[in-house]
Amino acid sequence: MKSIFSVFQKGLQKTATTLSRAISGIVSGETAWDKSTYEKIERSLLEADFGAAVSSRLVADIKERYDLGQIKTSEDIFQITRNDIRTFLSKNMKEPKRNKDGPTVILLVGVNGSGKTTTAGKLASLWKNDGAKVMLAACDTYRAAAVEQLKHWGERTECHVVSSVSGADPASVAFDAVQSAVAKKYDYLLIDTAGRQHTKKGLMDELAKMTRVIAKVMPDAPHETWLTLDACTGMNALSQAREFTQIASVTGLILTKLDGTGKAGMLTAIQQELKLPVFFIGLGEQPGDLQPFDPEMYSDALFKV
Ligand SMILES: Nc1nc2c(ncn2[C@@H]2O[C@H](COP(=O)(O)OP(=O)(O)O)[C@@H](O)[C@H]2O)c(=O)[nH]1
Ligand SMILES: [Mg+2]
Repeated sequence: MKSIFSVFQKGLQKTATTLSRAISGIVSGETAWDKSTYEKIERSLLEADFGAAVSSRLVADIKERYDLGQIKTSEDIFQITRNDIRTFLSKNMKEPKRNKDGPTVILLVGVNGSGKTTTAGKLASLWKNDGAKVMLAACDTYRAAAVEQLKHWGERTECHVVSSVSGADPASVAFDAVQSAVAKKYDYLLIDTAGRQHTKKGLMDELAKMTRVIAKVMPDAPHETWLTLDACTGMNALSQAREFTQIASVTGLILTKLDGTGKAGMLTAIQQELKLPVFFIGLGEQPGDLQPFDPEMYSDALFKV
């Protein structure tokens, strides 16, 4: 069986290779490090989308240790960066909420194409493999293809999918699903939603209605509202995240498609900005490529020595 670390390594390979080439290139050409060395290191970190605040803090740490005579190679830089990032990300870690008295209801929100449906399917697969009873609800009722896509994941993972006809009210599908998940004693209910509406207000109203209707069946649900963000959109993901945190009460993030980008540092930048926990990350197309986020594996995979 593949180790989980190898999934992180493979998924983050693009960014790891870019960083490793850039930073060893900079350091190997220098006899002594000076202002321009640090500027170049900072630029490489910015290019991997670690963001201005994190990048400048990392470089300050590197400079301080160089001045103290503690470091002199690119491996040393990697070691420092890896530890700093791990420490920083670990501070914002949290366990997803679990409902002890019935199904844990999770609402997945995010723009079209950010990976909601795929993530719902992969989470179902992950939890099903752990022995949990998982139900899926197809509440992106605007596109028939979206319902079909979720049904396909349902077949693949052998999880029940609650759906209705195309064009049905998403809140009524959610209502039926919560009732059924409670009655049939499911462990998890994952609710897939639509990413786009004619207006931001339309989406806001729809999500608010869905939440209201869900709470009629289970007053403390949804227990979690997770925002999926496509890592390949780089820093645009940050502005999307800001918009969504205004629309819905987002309790955590899922960063998808980290395998498709050389800018996987964006995870760190987003966490620095939003202070929301990253619960899962998407590192590829296979079900096993969605993994619980682990700061140590993430930083080890990005800065391997
Ligand atoms: N490589 C890769 N592709 C992904 C990942 N997550 C989602 N995708 C792909 O992104 C596309 C859009 O995903 P989808 O779940 O339909 O997005 P939705 O519109 O938010 O429901 C699909 O082709 C997925 O296979 C990931 O972690 N890695
Ligand atoms: Mg979808």
